[in-house]
Amino acid sequence: MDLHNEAVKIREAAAQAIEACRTIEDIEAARVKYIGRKGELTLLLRKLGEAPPESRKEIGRILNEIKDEITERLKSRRSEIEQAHRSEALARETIDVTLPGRRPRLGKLHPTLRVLEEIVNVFVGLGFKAVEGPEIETEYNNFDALNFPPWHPSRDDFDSFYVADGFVLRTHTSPAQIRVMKSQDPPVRVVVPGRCYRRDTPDASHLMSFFQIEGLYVDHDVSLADLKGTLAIFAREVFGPETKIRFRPHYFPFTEPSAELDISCLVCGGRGCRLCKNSGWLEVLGCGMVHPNVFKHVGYDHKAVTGFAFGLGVERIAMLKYGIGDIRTLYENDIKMLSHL
Ligand code: 2NL
Repeated sequence: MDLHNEAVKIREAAAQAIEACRTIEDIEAARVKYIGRKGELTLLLRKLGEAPPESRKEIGRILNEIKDEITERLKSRRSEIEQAHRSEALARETIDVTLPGRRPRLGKLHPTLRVLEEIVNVFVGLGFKAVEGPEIETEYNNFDALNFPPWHPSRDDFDSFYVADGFVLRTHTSPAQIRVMKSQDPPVRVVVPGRCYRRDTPDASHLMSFFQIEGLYVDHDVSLADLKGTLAIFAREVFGPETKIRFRPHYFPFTEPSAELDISCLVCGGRGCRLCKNSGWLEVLGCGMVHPNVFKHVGYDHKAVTGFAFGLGVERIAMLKYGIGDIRTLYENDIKMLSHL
């Protein structure tokens, strides 16, 4: 078979093979097969010397034309494939900007913290300063300075967590106020939120850890009227403008006189219902006039200054406000606590 015939066959075969290419790798393989260093057409070109001299020039011209043609076909098929890849990628990566977005799940404050901040802010608005203290306290700051007698039952190992000799996990935030009074002269007007610990067996209204907010106001001539007025504002701000209040006599070692503050029932408004056990009232906090012995312990002149103090359980108030019947629900780590408000 002469070179010319072979070249024409290679030309047809290459044209078909290139047309059949689907990938850039196919194109490269076809290039190697036909016009590569050992390609079919390259080998023919090398044989040109064997052709009769009179037709060598003509055949050479034809072979080179065919090589140019194959090169051109490879090039145009390659750009077809590249273009196809590009359109495919464009179609695949198209973003439908009209699709509705996915809303991120926004967290909310836990009810306990929400109520804590709300209450602290009410007192900050009345001129109280928010301060904090350590959770591990001296037995002295937690009990002695607050006029607890040595035999008081809450000092018992079975009622408080002792962490070392003379140190206890605070059972209330009062010791933080003791620290404030020891560190500065009156006037003192502070509100102290924080975690407290008592050795209780968990039930619907008790946990061994809970949050408390206490407030303390000490100055010349602070009276029971100041206590009543301040707590009346607190009750209206936190429970609503229609809320009625009453004070019931009580006993605390660290205040004298002492009282508990009740608010009119949030559910029935005072007519009587299941929540208020038909009394019409809900107990919200304890309060009183600071006991002179407390002033003596912190080095204040108990004849010159007076003060009022109060303490409330944050979870208890959150339960009342949000109708939560069991304090343990607040600590079950259920996501509903962060999304239902
Ligand atoms: C309650 C009662 C109360 C206080 C806390 C207090 C603090 C100092 C001096 C005097 Cl430094 N009193 N705090 C006073 C009365 C009641 O808490 O049942 N809380 C849940």
